[in-house]
Amino acid sequence: MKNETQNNKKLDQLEAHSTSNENKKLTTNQGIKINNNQDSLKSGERGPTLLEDFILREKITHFDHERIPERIVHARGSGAHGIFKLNKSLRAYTKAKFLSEVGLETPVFVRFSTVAGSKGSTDLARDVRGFAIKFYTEEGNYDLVANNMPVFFIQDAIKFPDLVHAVKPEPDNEIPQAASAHDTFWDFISLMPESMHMIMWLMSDRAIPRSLRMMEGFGVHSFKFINEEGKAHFVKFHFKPKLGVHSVAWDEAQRISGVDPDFHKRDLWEAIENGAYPEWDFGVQLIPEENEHQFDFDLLDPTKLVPEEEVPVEIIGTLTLNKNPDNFFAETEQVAFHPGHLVPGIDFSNDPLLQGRLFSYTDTQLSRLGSPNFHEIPINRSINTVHNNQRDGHMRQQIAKGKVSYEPNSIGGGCPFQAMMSEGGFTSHQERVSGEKVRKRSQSFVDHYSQAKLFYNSQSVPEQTHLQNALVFELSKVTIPEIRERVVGQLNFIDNNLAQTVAEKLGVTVKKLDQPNQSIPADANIADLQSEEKEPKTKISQALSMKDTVKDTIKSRKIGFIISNGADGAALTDLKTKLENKGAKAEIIAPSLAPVITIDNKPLIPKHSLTSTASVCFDALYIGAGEKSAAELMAPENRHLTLRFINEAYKHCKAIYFGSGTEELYMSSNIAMKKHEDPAVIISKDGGSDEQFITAIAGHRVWDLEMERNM
Ligand code: HDE
Repeated sequence: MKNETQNNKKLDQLEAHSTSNENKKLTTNQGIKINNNQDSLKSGERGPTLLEDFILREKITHFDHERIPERIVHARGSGAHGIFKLNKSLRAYTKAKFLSEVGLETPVFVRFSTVAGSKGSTDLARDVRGFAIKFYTEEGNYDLVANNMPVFFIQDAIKFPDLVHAVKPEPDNEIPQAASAHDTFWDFISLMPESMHMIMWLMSDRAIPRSLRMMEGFGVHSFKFINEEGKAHFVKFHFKPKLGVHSVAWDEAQRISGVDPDFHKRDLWEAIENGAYPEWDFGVQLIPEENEHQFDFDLLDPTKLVPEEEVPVEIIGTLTLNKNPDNFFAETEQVAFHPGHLVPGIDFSNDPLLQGRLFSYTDTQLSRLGSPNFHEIPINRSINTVHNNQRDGHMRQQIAKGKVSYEPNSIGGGCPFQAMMSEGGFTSHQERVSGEKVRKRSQSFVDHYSQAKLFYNSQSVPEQTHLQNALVFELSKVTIPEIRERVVGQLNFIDNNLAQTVAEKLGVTVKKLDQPNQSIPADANIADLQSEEKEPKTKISQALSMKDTVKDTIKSRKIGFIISNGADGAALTDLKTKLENKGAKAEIIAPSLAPVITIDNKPLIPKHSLTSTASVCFDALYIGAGEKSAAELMAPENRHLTLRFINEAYKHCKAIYFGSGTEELYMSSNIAMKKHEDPAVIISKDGGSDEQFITAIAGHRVWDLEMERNM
């Protein structure tokens, strides 16, 4: 085990459940050594198989039952182990120990996911990403079941099945997979004004991250911190990636889905294997309970965020992922999260979406994992020992000794005892609650557009353009014109220019909507969902744009070196060393996988051939120096493939570096037509340097030049 994973009590616990087949004999599940695993038991060499072949029966039976139901949402996931280290105590706000003792390291398991697609779908679907964290604290498991977007589609849990049914493949033909671009989703959205803020996020580039390591995480709901004195603060949770928040282009995302549907999974796995451990700052927004009503929205409304300009995010610790799972099924698939897994010092708010989630997560594990004993699956076990009178059920692992399985008891000496608060016993926050029993939405939730405006107005011009294009793409797949029109009508409540731009490309007109359009019976006892025409208090929030994200590191970026025989090996090695010293990875791409012989006669082994990968799998390209190499890349059999690499990378706004002697390649590419300054096209002959290339890679993409690059 690597150093970074030592002193991790959860990994030690898992180790006790791990097995290795090294130097072992093959056995049945009953431990009987197997002599022949090639042939079943037959009556004569060519005769029928015998029922008594218990070895065959056991093997096939087990195989027949190897699958469990995939998650109804968030089916496709990638997991990793890590550590949360507290750098700043929150003792004044919460009695949770893992948030109080500075320097304390808490083991975690994190599972990232897409939402709509099946387990076998693609990573680069336009979608929300799950960001679920299980903190194995000394006081028991705490789960923060978060997303990479800070708001949600709906305000009340009762709408969740409708939302999910609408976005999942349509029930008659099971089309489309892992996509929201279809009639039923947009039909639902067009009738749900409360979704419009989330739709802005979903149509933004946040929905197509470059990497799981380059996305933010948000707890979404307001939760509560409770301190030793019983005082409550509302809290919003944030994870900010140290590498910055970066995305790919939509055209690129679609191509990645074909070239490498496991792009995010592989990226996370490789980064951890290479020791480039993903890291996030963990931060909180704290709001004293008495300030609950100081905002121009309701803190309990999950379609609203708290602008960082109004309540700054305090960074309190670091989340680091430093170990890949040993077994995908045992860990990533069987891990069971639940927003109701709390430790003392953290509590729920009355957010009606959160309240519904508290029921759903245990319930779903029962059908997914098949038993109320899912907490005994190694990945789900608390590192604090479990003692209670719950017994039996399918697949029980623990052997509870003694006669007593009830409380109070005298036979068992009264054990296990209830814990006093001073001993860490959990008590719910004593909030005063009273009210009539009503099926009703609070009037304070009836503002559906102001934060959608805030988000849209906070985007840079390229980000707004991407968002418009995403809407056009999605709505172009909608076959029912009335739905398109209704969505455009909703957009018009956010920004007239946005609505007009989208409408024009869809060939519809912007009509004023009589919203809401929710088929609500006239006598339904709910608040009028007509949203007020309201301007947000905060007009622009820098934190909502990715424009000014971290752009000073190339750590873990993947650079493709396109070369052929005759490449300048010295220049190549020099650049490779510089890049790798800064934490990037350089991989050689050549016409074939045969060794490339450099100008100084040294063999280099390519990792990829021009046909086995594509530019979309790399952050930047270096077209290796050397006239002979360039000439080979321009030979009829390679020319088209080489130029496709260059032109695509250019179109996707990436850094491209032309080594000396590659002028003809440059002139044959689309870049030769550029008529503007472009800091991310570096040409050695014109004095371009390795350092310029490194700066351009760190900048991620020249989104500002996208229009020029695609002219
Ligand atoms: Fe979930 N959600 N959700 N959700 N959710 C599930 O639980 C549900 C919501 C989130 O990697 C399910 O174990 C309801 C918001 C993540 O295993 C299920 C409602 C947020 C994951 C479920 C919501 C999330 C889930 C499916 C509305 C962001 C993946 C499998 C009331 C804060 C966890 C499972 C993992 C998974 C229900 C809304 C995040 C069915 C009813 C809001 C990251 O229980």
